[in-house]
This record gives sequence, C-alpha cells and structure tokens, in this order.
Amino acid sequence: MSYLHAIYIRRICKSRSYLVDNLIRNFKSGQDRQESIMKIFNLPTNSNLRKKDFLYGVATASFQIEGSVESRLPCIWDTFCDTPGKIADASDGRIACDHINRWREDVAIMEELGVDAYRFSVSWPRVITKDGQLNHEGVAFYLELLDTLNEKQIKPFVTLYHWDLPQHLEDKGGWLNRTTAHQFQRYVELIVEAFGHRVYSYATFNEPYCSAFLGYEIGVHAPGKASKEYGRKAAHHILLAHGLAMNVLRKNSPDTMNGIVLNFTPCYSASSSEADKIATDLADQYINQWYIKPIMDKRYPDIIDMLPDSQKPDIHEGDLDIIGQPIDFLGVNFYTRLIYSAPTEKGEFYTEHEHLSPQTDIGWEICPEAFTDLLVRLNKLYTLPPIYITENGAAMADKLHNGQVEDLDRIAYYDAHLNALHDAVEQGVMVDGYFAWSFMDNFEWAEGYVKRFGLVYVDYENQQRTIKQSGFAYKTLLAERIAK
Ligand code: GCO
Repeated sequence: MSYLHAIYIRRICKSRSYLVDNLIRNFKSGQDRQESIMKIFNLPTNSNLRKKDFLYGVATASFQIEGSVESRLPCIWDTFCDTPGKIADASDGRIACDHINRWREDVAIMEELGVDAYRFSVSWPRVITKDGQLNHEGVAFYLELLDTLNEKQIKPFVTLYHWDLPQHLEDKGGWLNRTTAHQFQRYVELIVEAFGHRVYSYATFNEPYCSAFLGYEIGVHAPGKASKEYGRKAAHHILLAHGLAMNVLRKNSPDTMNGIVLNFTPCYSASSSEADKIATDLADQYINQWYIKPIMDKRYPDIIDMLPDSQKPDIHEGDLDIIGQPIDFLGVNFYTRLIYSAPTEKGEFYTEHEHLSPQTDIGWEICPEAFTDLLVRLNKLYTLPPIYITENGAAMADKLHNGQVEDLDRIAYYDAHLNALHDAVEQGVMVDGYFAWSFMDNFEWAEGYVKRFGLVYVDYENQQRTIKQSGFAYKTLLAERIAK
C-alpha cells in the first residue's frame, strides 16, 4: 500500500481512525496480513447486526450481469448502449458477466461467501414475448436458478424491474404511456404464477427515481429522454405499475414478502440561511420524498403544487389508493449524500453542489453519518414496514495483483456503513437485513465496466472471478454471527 493510499483510507474513515490505524499497522507488519485484513469489520460485539437472524445478502441486476442478448428481446438499455456517447467506455450488455452461462459458478461463490440471500432481477424482455406470452426458455433459466438457490438455502429476493424495459414498449411511449403500467401488471401475473413457491421476496421496482428522473427527465440513463415535462409523468406511471403489481402479489403470492426498493440521497443544506434550507427541503421533496410519500401517505409531497401544469403527472381518480396500499417491506438503497443551496437560475428549486471529498471511485462522497440520519428521519416521517437495506457499497479502483484484490478502501467503506446502520438500529429503526452492492463487478450503466462495485472481481478478458478482500471480510462477518 502506498503512503498516499494509506492517507486516502485514513480520510475516508476519519470517524473510525482506530480501525484505519490498525489497517496500516497490519500492512506494515506484512506477514499475518491475509488473516488480519479478512477480519476487518468491527461492529460492536452486542450489535444486532452480529446476530444470526439479521439477514445478509448480495445483490445484482439482470442487464448488468446476464449477457446473452440474443436469447431475449431487445430492451431500452441495448438501444441506449448503441447510441454513441452514452456509455463512458462505449460498452454494452451483450456479454456482461456472462452470467446466463456461468450462473452455477456464481451461485457456488455465493455459497462460499455464506450469504443468506441473493437479490437479483428478472429481465422482462427475457421472460415475456412481444405478444405478451411467457417465453419458456427465459423462464426456465430463472426456475433453475431459483431451485438451486433454494437447495443451497439462499433466499431468493426477486426484483421484477431493474430498468430493462422491453424496447417495443418504449417504442409505444414507455413509462410515459399509462398502458405500460398495465403491461407490467400482466407480466407480474404471469411470472408469479410461473415461479410458484420458489421465491422468498418480491420487489416490484428498483429505484423508480433512476428510471424516471435519470431516464426521462435528464436523459443520462435509458431511454435518454430529457424533459421536465416527462420526469414526473414517468414516475407516476411507474408508481402506478408498482401498485397494480402489489395487487397481484398480495392476491396471488400472499406468502412472499412483497414490497419496493427505493434509493435515497439525503439532502443537506450548504448553510444555515433560510433560503438554502428551503431549497434543500425542496430538493429532498423532488428527488427523495416524491417516490416514498405516495406509497406511505397516498399523496405526493407539497412541491407538486409548485410545478407548472405541463410538468405535473396525469393522476386519475383512485391512482393514489392503488399506489398507497400496504407493503410488507421497504428496500432502501444508500450510497451517498448531496448538498444544496438556493437556486441561481429562474424556474429552478435548488442548486445542487458537486460531491465533497472523500469520494469513491465513481465520485460520490463517502458519508456514513448520512446513512444513519436518513434511516432515523424516514422512521420519524413515516409508519414504515420492516426495512431491508437492499443496496449499499462502493466503486473502488481495484487492481488484480497476484490473484488477489486488496480493496481495503472498500472494506473501510463497508465497515463505516455497517456501523452507521448499527447506529440507526440502536435509535429504534427496524432493519431486518442488508445486501451488499454488488455481488460481483458488472456493467455500471452509463459508466460501463470501468467502475467496479463487486465483492468479487470479474476479469472481463476471460470472465474469471476472484473474491476480493472485501468479500472475505464479508464472509468472516457472516460466519461469526451468533445466535440471538
Ligand atoms: C443503482 C442500481 C444499481 C447500481 C448501483 C451503483 O442504484 O443505481 O440499483 O444497479 O449499479 O446502485 O450505482
């Protein structure tokens, strides 16, 4: 480890500097290095997160890992990848991690890590044909995967939509078209019947914010539409689709734990001035509360009244009752926070600042305290069902060296965030589980394959998998849990 690297780790862990000192000492001593690095998560001994009934898993998503595009319909991310300039390394999902062919090896690695659960998503364009029937070949892949996970006692957490909308539906307007919500409901009906009793938990959607805001409002994600007139409309149809799917799940799959996965980027004010604080609150309403409030409280946040009519969603009578029905769990994805101040441009609600340091390799500020604050605040604002942290993790500039990846920076990130989660639980937030994002390096959307989030390193030249030191640290944490 270089001196600079050591300083970097010291910075990202400033609140936990004793841990960092240990890390650095261990590195200097060298010999028992392997063992000491492997035991690096330092949760308090009495922490709930050290108990066997706290569920730990790893997460992935279909487009990011599967590959084998020829055996499914095209989706909006295929089209987006084929559009020059959209993906940082001009890559696509044609091969990805070749998971469709290598899934047995991947599940064996999960088994080696000792995870309780695997969160993955179903590719809608793989399982449903253009005329809306089940594609049996696509379904067979998931059935085998589900059966194998169950055999190995790894609980399947299935996400029904992780951004890969069939292209033919986008051609008819995608999430701007209300009919897509009904198509989604039909897909869920068919897939739930096909999967039968194999699933532990269903999440309807992953991060509606990303699909709606990044995909339809600012256009940095597929389908790359960019208009303020689109973002809220797309979001409403996605939330409606969530509600319609919850109807199906509650009726046809009452024994699974059914809910939704939302991402949150907590908003902090740049100063204590009234103007900055108001702008920060509006940012929070626009990017965070917009997606949870209709589900928990059957209404959109107050900022809806400040939007020009052209930007408002088309809300039909009864929509909010469909959206706001009970969920069995809330999935929370957390990576970073953002800072806001009063707007400088007319027609804007806020000014968003650049990320502060320290940052991960993707340029997001590392701020574990914001994780605690977020959970405590959500718990105050809403009457929440049990929470699962469905994603948390970091992109780091990993290097495979002599068959090893010594990602101490990622270990430090996980350690700090698991401790932040522990703090939230201590303050009364009900959290039942945690999923590391990600199981393995994969296609990081507009960033392509350059940003690595995995506990497992993927060499894209030969598809070889190597468990990183963070993966071993995770394994140790999981193995050392104690009965209640
Ligand atoms: C998301 C998605 C994941 C990402 C991860 C890192 O949150 O954007 O759920 O697919 O890969 O979050 O950006």
